[in-house]
Amino acid sequence: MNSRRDFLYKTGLTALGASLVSKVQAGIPEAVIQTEAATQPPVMPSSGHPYNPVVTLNGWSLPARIKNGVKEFHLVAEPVVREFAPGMVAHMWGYNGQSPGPTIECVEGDRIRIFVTNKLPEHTTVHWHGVLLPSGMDGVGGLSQPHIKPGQTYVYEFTMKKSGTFMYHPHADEMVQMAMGMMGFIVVHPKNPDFMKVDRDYVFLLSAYDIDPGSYTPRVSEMTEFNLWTFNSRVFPGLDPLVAKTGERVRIRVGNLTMTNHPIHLHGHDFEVTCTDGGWIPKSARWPEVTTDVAVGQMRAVEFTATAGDWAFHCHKSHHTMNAMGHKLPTMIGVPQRELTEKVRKLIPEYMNMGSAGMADMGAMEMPLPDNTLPMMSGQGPFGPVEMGGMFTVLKVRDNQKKGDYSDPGWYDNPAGTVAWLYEGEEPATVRASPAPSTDHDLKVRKPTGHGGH
Ligand SMILES: [Cu+2]
Repeated sequence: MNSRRDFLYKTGLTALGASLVSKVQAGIPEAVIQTEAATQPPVMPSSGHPYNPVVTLNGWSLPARIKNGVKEFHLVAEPVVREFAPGMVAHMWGYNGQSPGPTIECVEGDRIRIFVTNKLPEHTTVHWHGVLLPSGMDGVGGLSQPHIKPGQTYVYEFTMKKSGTFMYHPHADEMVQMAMGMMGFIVVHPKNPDFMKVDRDYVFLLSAYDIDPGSYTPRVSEMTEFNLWTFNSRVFPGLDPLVAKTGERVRIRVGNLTMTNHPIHLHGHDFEVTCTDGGWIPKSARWPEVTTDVAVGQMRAVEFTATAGDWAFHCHKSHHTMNAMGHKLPTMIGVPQRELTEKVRKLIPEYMNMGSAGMADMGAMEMPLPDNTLPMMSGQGPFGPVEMGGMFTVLKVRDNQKKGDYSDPGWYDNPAGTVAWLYEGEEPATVRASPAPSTDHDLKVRKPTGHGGH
């Protein structure tokens, strides 16, 4: 459990003198900044209505302060540096030190006031995707409000009418600002803590970027050809595992702010979609799935009962579980490349031929990479290279994981006799199916002659 005090301590804000804090308390709440890309423990509500907080995968929740019964938050739109995985950082725009921005958590019925300070070089706004609110609070620049100019702070204030899962993002120079990483999650907990109760509640956003190997800033004019497919602006093997105890009820809320759909797939379990950004789905309207497609601008929350093991959890588009290197490689399966490689190496010493027999070798290769990029497929598992990247992580379920413990339990210790094994006996002779009996008959073609029959 992490109290607000612990949180402030962790982020180094106790350095603020008491007098400064009290002065700040009078006006805008202090803007809490997060500098780490690791998953932060849930922020337990220190005051107000009780709720079971969410855990943002490789992210964090923004602490609130309560002033005269209103829950106040301070978002700062600003340039940030985000580590996608060890070995690669991106220069992005985000909120409060990170992209995506912090998760905003509150309770159904809460009056909330969000101060938004713009420290970007251009104007912005914040749209509260899915939240039912007055038209003038909807954050569409030019339509519902003037743009927030650099250096200005705007205040949004509304009442959270219903519980559920929503998102926030700019509605100003949207293509650029979202391509630069500006987005975040909003979770409104039910007023009744027993409604839709789960033991663990994970959230993250799907986002995509185009960052050339060796460069740092996303190409903001890209519309379709993205090369980094992320869970919360993080890619495998930089993503933390999702952790649970055997038998626990787990919810994962996934919001899609990329420009394409993502079929999100979980191994070893079946789940039900229990919530969309439009609200909770009644029990009678749910069906079992192992993959749910999260379309552009949608949120899907899935729920399941955790089964012990290490289970892959990923986007089912296979090029979305790859990192930047190698997206534009020609297919070389079956092509002998040795002579060609020798010739090219005379010109480009670091040239590598890839994939005469497929690309699986890429997972094990230690090849020199350009600065600031990641291997196309990487990560080491207990049995060898995992050969993944991008939108891939592992759900780790353990019998002895403690309630509320989100630390990585290491690799699963499979019970004896439950791991696929190598067959070392004799190979049987190949038996070919006998060919279909040939019948010597004429092929008669009847040409259509009209529509007389119907
Ligand atoms: Cu995908």
